[in-house]
Amino acid sequence: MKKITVVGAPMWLGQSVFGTQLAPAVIRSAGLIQSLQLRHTDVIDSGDLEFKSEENYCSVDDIRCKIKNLNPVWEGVELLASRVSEIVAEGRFPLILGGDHSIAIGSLAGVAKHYRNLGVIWYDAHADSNTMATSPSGNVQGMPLAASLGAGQSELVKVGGYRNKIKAEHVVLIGVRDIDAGEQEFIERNQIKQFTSEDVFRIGIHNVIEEAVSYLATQCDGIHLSFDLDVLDPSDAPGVGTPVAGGISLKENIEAMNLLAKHNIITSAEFVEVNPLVDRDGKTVKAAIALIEALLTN
Ligand code: 4U7
Ligand code: MN
Ligand code: MN
Ligand code: MN
Repeated sequence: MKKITVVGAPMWLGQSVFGTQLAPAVIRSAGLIQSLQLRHTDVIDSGDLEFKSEENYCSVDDIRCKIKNLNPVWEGVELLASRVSEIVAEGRFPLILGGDHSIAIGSLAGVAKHYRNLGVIWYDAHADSNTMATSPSGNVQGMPLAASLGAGQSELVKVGGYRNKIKAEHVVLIGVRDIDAGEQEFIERNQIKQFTSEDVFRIGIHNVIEEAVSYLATQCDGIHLSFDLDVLDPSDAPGVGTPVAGGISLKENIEAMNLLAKHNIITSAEFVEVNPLVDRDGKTVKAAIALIEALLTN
């Protein structure tokens, strides 16, 4: 049994496709909280954080405008960091519902304060390791891993009042298949462990998870799961802003979540990038719920 606090982070300004801010409400209305309450006796829904919704409120000649919506994204992730830190301090498991993936900057800032060596499983088609210097888009959704490792724009790096939330040797990427040149260089320089979607097809999801767990378990005192729904094949998760063909099936991902649950090593989690406005038949919303249920089953 876990004591779970659900918090919604309705952010969309970390990218350009309107709609990810609606995901927490839609995921709740599809029954997430009731389903968690069937599995755990102590589930609190702490509602959604209030984020600003104006795009780009900084002057165009401001250097920081190179990063899209830097100010509102930064303010939002600071708010999330504080809330998540409180939840962990209360001895509860934070389940964070995004929002685009920029919110991971806040989640990690809030969680990592409470651990000496926080591990991270970054489940994503992308590596999210861009900085302002390497980003092809200017979207913060493509920068959260780099920022949490201490690289990039100082506002994003210093969220929560401290730098370097995690160490590169405590990160595992799973399902990656669309990495920018600058990101590839960053991953190699920092020797970040990665299992591409090809690796998953080659050795199987079961082995990937077992390897990731044994890589992290001995070194880390907690593990945060950052799950971007675009890791799934678009046929199973069409409702994401940046779909990439050749992804991992929902069935295999559920198996992965079941395995993580069995090892009982995940201490916080976020599910991000669901966009109900581009979803089909609620497929992606339902996939997110099924994955959360599998992860949070005893
Ligand atoms: B997501 C991209 F250029 N790398 O930085 C970028 F391909 O959180 C995509 O994983 C980032 O969905 C995708 O904009 C970010 C692009
Ligand atoms: Mn991502
Ligand atoms: Mn992604
Ligand atoms: Mn995406």
